[in-house]
Amino acid sequence: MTLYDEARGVAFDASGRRLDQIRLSGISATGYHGVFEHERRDGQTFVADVVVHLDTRRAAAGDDLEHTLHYGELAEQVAAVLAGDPVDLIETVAERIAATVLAHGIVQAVDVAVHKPQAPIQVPFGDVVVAIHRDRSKLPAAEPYVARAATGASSRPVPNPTATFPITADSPSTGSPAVGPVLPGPGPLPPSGPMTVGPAPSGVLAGGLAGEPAGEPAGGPTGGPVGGAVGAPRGGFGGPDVESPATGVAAGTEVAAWNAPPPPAPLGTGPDADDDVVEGEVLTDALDTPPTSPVDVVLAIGANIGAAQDTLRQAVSDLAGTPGVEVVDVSPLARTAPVGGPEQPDFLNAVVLARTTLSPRDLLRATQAVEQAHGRERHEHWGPRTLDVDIVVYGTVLATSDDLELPHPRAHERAFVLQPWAQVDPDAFLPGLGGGPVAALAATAPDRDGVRWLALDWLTAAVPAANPAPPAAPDQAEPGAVPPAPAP
Ligand code: PH2
Ligand code: MG
Ligand code: MG
Repeated sequence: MTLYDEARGVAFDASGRRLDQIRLSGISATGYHGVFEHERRDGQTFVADVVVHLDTRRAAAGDDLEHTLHYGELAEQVAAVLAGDPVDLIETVAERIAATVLAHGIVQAVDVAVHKPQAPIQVPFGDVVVAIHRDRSKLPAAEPYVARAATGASSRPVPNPTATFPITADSPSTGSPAVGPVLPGPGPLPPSGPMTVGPAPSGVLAGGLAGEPAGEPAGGPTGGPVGGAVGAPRGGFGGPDVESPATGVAAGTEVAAWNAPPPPAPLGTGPDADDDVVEGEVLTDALDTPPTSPVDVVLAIGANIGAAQDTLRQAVSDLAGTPGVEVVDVSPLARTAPVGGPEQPDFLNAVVLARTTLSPRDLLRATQAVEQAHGRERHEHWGPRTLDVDIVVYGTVLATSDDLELPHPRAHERAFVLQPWAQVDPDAFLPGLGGGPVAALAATAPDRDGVRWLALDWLTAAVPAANPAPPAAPDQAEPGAVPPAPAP
């Protein structure tokens, strides 16, 4: 969660550090928004001001545009929303701009003001403005703008039809309330032009590039110090996981402070809190650094194809058998309605508490190996799978890189993870943006009603198949099947 001091228009990251800003004001375009027919017909001038809250240190340190937001592209995207699909309300226009800006993974929060200086108001007036602030915990109630394919499909010209940028395929179910106008689906996007913006939406941005000074002890309740390294870019990733928040587009690498972040500074003390950049610090790839002492991790496992319960049991024992991974506890098994993706069978989900001496990336490889061992093929985004093993948290590490995001960017809003987790660790706390007490998050997660039951003894007893197989011959029927129990 970012903190926001509204009076001063200043936002703070999850570690209480004041965020930097890119401000763009007076972006204007002719748009066709409004409730009156003449507004839709004739159009008028709309003006937007945007303040982007982000951490610009990494871009500055490397003098590298890759690690910030290109203000020229930003301006074009904002203008494209102003000139884009007509809606009734400037509230909707503002929301759409906010969603569009937050679709860049590097952005932590955004302020948007939309002005309509020629609004049909029948008394003398200077301007009318809708101003909003959105971040990753108060998500925009609209989808990001997606440029139509350059087929002339758009009813109005957009300033730069090649200024496309990715939208997550999963965005309809990422938890942003679907109260906003539903923009046309992305459809076939035109090939990326030079103005195409790289980073795709990614949930959580780390608590700052610079971490604690190297060697300073970590104070996290769940994670030990991990070599004292701090985040840095990592080059040469393989293809992104189909489930990664990026949809085939490399997201920017943002790696957070390794160690437990300091508690958020109270508002008002924040402005100086970002002066803690360690001079001359060596940037190394923290995600590849093994911890100096074992780190508590939480893994989520799920399956909805085949003998899901057997697969999950096997996955637990595979994880337990992985060198450098010690399984500490396993949650009850939940039967859950699928969230997102195509129509598919219910899942069985559970959470594994473990302790590891592996680096985050080695742990990721280990989880992928377990998936592979169960014939996991990566086809469809959020589609059915024989086995999914996700790293939910690695100690208190906050990190965003092309191949791994910590905590898992959607964990805070997934009851199929949060409920089993809260069962096995009632006091668990999810760090990072959108985080909080797991039990509380579980109680309010949008898919909470989809958690159908929890089986306590699933490692030893059979539970009814989440995905009932065709009727088996009597001698093959699963013994000891238990009836569904209500979710607590
Ligand atoms: N995993 C997904 C997408 N949707 N829904 C449920 N209920 N359980 C899952 O594990 C799950 C899902 C992508 O990994
Ligand atoms: Mg996964
Ligand atoms: Mg998953």
